[in-house]
Amino acid sequence: MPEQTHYATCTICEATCGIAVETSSREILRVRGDEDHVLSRGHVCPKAIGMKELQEDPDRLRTPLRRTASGDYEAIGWDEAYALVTERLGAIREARGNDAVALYRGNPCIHDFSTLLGVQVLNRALGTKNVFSAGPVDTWPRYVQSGSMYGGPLRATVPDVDRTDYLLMLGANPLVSNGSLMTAPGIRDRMAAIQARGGKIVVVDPRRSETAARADEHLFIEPGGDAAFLLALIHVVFEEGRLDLGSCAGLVNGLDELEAHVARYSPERVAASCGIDAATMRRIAREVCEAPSAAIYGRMGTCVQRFGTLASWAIDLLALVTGNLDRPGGSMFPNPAAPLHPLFEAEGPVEFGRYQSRAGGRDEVLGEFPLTALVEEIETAGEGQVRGLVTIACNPARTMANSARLERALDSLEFMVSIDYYRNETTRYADLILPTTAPLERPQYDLALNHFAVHNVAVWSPAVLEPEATMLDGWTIQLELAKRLMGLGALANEQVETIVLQQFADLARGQSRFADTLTIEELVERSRPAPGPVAILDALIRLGPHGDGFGREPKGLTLERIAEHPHGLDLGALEPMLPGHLATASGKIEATPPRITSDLPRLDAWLAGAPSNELVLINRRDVRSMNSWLHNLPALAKGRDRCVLLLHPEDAANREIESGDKVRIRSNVGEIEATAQLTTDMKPGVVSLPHGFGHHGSGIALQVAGRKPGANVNAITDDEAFDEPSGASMLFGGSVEVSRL
Ligand SMILES: Nc1nc2c(c(=O)[nH]1)N[C@H]1C(S)=C(S)[C@@H](COP(=O)(O)OP(=O)(O)OC[C@H]3O[C@@H](n4cnc5c(=O)[nH]c(N)nc54)[C@H](O)[C@@H]3O)O[C@H]1N2
Ligand SMILES: Nc1nc2c(c(=O)[nH]1)N[C@H]1C(S)=C(S)[C@@H](COP(=O)(O)OP(=O)(O)OC[C@H]3O[C@@H](n4cnc5c(=O)[nH]c(N)nc54)[C@H](O)[C@@H]3O)O[C@H]1N2
Ligand code: SF4
Ligand SMILES: [Mo]
Repeated sequence: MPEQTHYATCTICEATCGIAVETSSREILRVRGDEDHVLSRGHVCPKAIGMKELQEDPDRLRTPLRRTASGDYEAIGWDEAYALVTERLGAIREARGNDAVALYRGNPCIHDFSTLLGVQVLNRALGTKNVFSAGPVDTWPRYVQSGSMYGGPLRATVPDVDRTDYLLMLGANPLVSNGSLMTAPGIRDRMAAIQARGGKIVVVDPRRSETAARADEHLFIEPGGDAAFLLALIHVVFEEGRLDLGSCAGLVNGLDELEAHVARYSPERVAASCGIDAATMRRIAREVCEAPSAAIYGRMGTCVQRFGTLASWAIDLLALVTGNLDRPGGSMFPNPAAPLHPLFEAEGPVEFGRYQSRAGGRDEVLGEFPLTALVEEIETAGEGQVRGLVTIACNPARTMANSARLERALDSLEFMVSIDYYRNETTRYADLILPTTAPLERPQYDLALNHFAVHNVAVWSPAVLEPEATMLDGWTIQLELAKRLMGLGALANEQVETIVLQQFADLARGQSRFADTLTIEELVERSRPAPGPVAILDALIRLGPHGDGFGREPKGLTLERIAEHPHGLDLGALEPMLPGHLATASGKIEATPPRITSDLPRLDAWLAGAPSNELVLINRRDVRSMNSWLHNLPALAKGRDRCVLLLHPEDAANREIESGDKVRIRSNVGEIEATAQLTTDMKPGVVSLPHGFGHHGSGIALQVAGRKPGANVNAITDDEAFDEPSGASMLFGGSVEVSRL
C-alpha cells in the first residue's frame, strides 16, 4: 500500500508529463500518469518508469569520484573535490588564461532548472570564450532563424496542434520522440483529434516513420531537400497570387526581396533534387493556403541536415505568406510565465558572429561556438589552447559528430571535470566526476521548455524524495565551483546568491512591464526568504507577463500561487503575440535576414549537382531511450536489439544483404557494424540508424548498457560537415557505403 502519492514532472524528455509517484517511505512503488495534469492529462510513455529506475540504479554515482594515477577510481568528499578543481583549473587559467578552460553543457541541463540556472553562474565565473553545448547538434538552425526573423532565439513558433486544421510536419517523429521544440504530451491523441475534426496531417520524411504511418499523407523526401521543397511551395503561393499575410500585414520587412528569391525555386526546378514531383508540391501549397488554418512544424530532420537554417526559415515563411503565422490553429508563439528572452537579448536583438574561435575562426552563435571548434581548440597548440574542460550533463563522446576525434582530444587534456551521475563514454576521460541529485530528489519547473509549449501552463513540482546524504543539486555544485574559481570562497553562499539574484533580476527587469516602478533593491528585499535558484525563478515569474510585479498586479502570479496547483496551472490557449513579441531592431518580422539568404547560393549549387548513387545515412530515435543515457535502466533496455540499420530492399539486393545480416557502414571518417533490417519504409538510397548507442570500451561503468552496446553512429558522422549560417552539424544526410560482413 502506498503511504503517499506525490505529483511530479517527468524530466526525461521535452513533453514534461505530469506523473504520480507512489511511495512508501523511500521506496518508489509505482510511477503513473497524472490524470489531472494540466498539460499531459494522464499521458506517459514507457520511459516514465525511468524516473524510478534512475533513482535505484546502482551504477548511478552518489559521491564525487576521482581517477587515480593507476586509472582506478576512488570516492572522495565534496570539499576535497572542490579543492582539486580549484587547484587544477586554477593552474591552467593562471598559466594560459581563461580561454584555456572550456565549458560544455548537454541536453539534461534544460530539464533541471537548478542546473540550468547554475550553468549561467559557472559560465560567468569561468569567463571563457570556449563555451559549447549540445545546441549545434540539435536546435541551432531554429534558434538562428528565430533570432534573425524575430529578434530572439527563444521567440520560436510552435504548431498550434490543438486547433489546427492542417499540420505539415517535416523531419520530426513525435510519436516516438514525444515532441521537441513542441512540448505537447500525448501527441498521438492530439494528432488523432486533428483528424477527428476533419483536419489533415502531412508528414515529410525520408522514412515512413511511426508518425508518418498515422498521417493522412506521407511524402518521401530526399535528405536535405526540405528548404528547396518549402521554397517551392512559397513560390506557388506568390505565383498564383495567393499571398495572404493575415494579421501580420504591415509587420513584415523584405517581402519583395523574398518574392524575388523564391521566384527561382519553382516546383519543376527542385522536384528531382527533393524527390517529390512538382504537381504534388503545387497541390500541397494550395492545400496549405485553402485550409481554414495550417501549422508547419519541423524538427531534427530539418535542423541537423545540410540546409538546417534555410529549412527552418522556410517553415516559418510558409506560415507567414499563407496568413498562418501568429493565428490560432497556425504557427504561434508561446507566452511562458518565466521568459528567458533577456538572457539572449541583454544587448538588444540577438546578433551572431560577434567574435570568432581562435583556431578555426568559427563564428560565435548565442555565446558559443560550433562543436568542431572544441576539438580544434584542444588540438591546436598556441596561446589560449584549451587544456581544461568542464562538462555538465553531456556525453559528446557519443552525441557529437566524429566522436573518435573528440575522444582523442579529451584524452589529451590536462584536467577534466564532469558534473554527471554516470561514468560513461565521456566522463571516463574526466579526472573528477561530480554527481548531482537524481530527478526525483529535486523540485522542477520547466523554465526552458515552457517556451515551446503548445498550451501556456506553469507547473511547480516539489521534490519527491529527500536527497541522499551525499548528494547535492546542480546549482549548489556550480555555485561552489564558481565561488572558488573567482576567489570568493570565503563569502557565504547567501551573499553570492544575492548578487546572482540581482543580476538575473536586472536582466529580467529590462523586459518587464514593471520596469519603471520596481527597483532592484525592492526586488531583492521582497524576494523569497533565501536567495538561490527558487528565488530567481520566483523573481522571473513575478516580473514576467503573468506576474504580480511584487504586488503591483495583485492577481498576478508568484511561484507560491503556482505551487498551490499540484497538477499545474492553466494559463490558457496560445494567443496572438505580435507585434509586441517582436524584438528585432526594426520592430518588424525580418523575412529575408542576410545571414540566412546568403546561404541560398549553397542551395543552388546543391540543386545543380548531379544526383549521387551513394547511400545516405539518417538517424532515428527509439521510444525506450533518451539520447545516449537511458540504456542502463533494466526496464528500458530489455527486449529486441533496437540499434539496427533500416534499408530498402532494393538497396539491400544490390549489396546482397538480407534482414538479420551483419553489415559494415563506412563513411569518410570511420566505420561501424550493425544488423540490417530490410523495409520499404525507407526511401530507396537512404538508410537509418538510431543515435546514442555504442556503450563499449574501457572505463565505462554501465553494466546494463554494456550488455547490449549497439553501434555508435557518431563514429561515422563528419564533424566538418555543417549548416553554414548556424554552424550546426550535418548529422543527417552524409554519404555511406554499406556492405555485408
Ligand atoms: N524516445 C526518445 N525520445 C526523445 C529522444 C530520444 O533519444 N529518445 N531525444 C529527445 C531529443 S534531445 C530531441 S532533440 C527530440 C528529437 O525529436 P524528433 O526530431 O521528433 O526526432 P527524430 O527521431 O530525430 O526525428 C527526426 C526525423 O527526421 C527524419 N529525417 C532525417 N533527415 C531528414 C531530412 O533531411 N528531411 C526530413 N524532412 N526528414 C528527415 C528522420 O527520418 C526522423 O524521422 O527527441 C526527444 N525525445
Ligand atoms: N548522430 C546523432 N547525434 C546526435 C543526435 C542525433 O539525432 N544523431 N541528437 C542530438 C541531440 S538532439 C541532442 S539533445 C544531443 C544530446 O547530447 P548530450 O547532451 O551530449 O547527450 P545525452 O545523451 O543527453 O547525455 C546526457 C548526459 O547527462 C547525464 N545526465 C543525465 N541527467 C543528468 C542530470 O540531471 N544532471 C547531470 N549533471 N547529468 C545528467 C547523463 O549521465 C549523460 O552523461 O545529442 C545529439 N547528437
Ligand atoms: S513522454 Fe515519456 S519521457 Fe517524455 S516526459 Fe512524458 S513520460 Fe517522460
Ligand atoms: Mo535534442
